[in-house]
Amino acid sequence: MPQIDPKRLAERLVLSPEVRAALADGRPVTALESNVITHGLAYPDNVDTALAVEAAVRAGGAAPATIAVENGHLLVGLDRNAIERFATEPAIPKVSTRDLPFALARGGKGATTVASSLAIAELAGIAVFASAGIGGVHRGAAQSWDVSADLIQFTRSKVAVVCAGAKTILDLGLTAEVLETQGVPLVTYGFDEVPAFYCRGSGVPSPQRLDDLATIAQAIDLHWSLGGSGGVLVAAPIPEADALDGEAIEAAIADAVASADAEGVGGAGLTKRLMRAVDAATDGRSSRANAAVLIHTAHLGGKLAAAYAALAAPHASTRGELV
Ligand code: PSU
Ligand code: MN
Repeated sequence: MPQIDPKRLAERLVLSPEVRAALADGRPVTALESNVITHGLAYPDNVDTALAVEAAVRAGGAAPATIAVENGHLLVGLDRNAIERFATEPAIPKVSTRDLPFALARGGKGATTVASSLAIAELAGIAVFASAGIGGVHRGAAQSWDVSADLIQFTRSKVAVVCAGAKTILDLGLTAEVLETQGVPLVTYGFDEVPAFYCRGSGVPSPQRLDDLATIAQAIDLHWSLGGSGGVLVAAPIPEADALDGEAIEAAIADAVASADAEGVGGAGLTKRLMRAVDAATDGRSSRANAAVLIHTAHLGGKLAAAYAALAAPHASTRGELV
């Protein structure tokens, strides 16, 4: 195995001043993905939402670190101009973990998914990440084998992931099964079911419910102290006022899945295709719910990072030697 040269990696990592100062002082930081800006929401909602998400992280008590790739660098923390650049430039490629080395070597921009953002957050020494809807097992995966690399990355990166469950377009029961098989610790915050992104409940019972963030932070730290690999998933539902009704949206999702299947759309573009189709079928209601749940989850992500940093000697204090 080649040795990792910390200097060479440090040259690639570009931390925003806010993130650098917070990490240096041991203050809480919450990492965020950028693919939702480039592929998840349309302009100008993507800019407004990305800025509102960062504000929500700050209101929760942490520094936001939106992650992206640009010109051979791993950006950790985007300023307003950078968010605008990513939100407006057309055809920025989606970069999951398999794509990361090529995106860096090639140069140019790349929008990181949950999976690749986690890998980069870990390198930077960030313990908490937030995104509304994680990837998961696609409907029809028994034939397509389409399982998001997000799920595999949870077994690799020691970063806690705050979310509102997996995207509703996925097979949420199978997603829970894969998480169980992979031994990914999953806790729901104040809710008895695994949440369903822009809907409240999935009908899948939560394997573990806790109602206070201090205990969740302690459990995350214990997972790592005990030598546990990978992350911990912390899932909380979208607020009731913003939630879509599961039954009402089911027909739109089923139609979207059927038409993508009929046209042979699969692979990395499938998630975006399904999300856009559901949005068109709901007159934009699903995008508005997506934005609302992103902001809600980011606020919780900020609060969890603060609760984690408040632990006596969090495991993450030994991280980040590279930067
Ligand atoms: N499309 C969206 N919103 C998103 C994503 C795609 O409308 O957030 C991204 C997220 O970054 C997530 C990824 O990590 O999709 C999962 O894609 P896949 O199923 O191809 O792994
Ligand atoms: Mn896939």
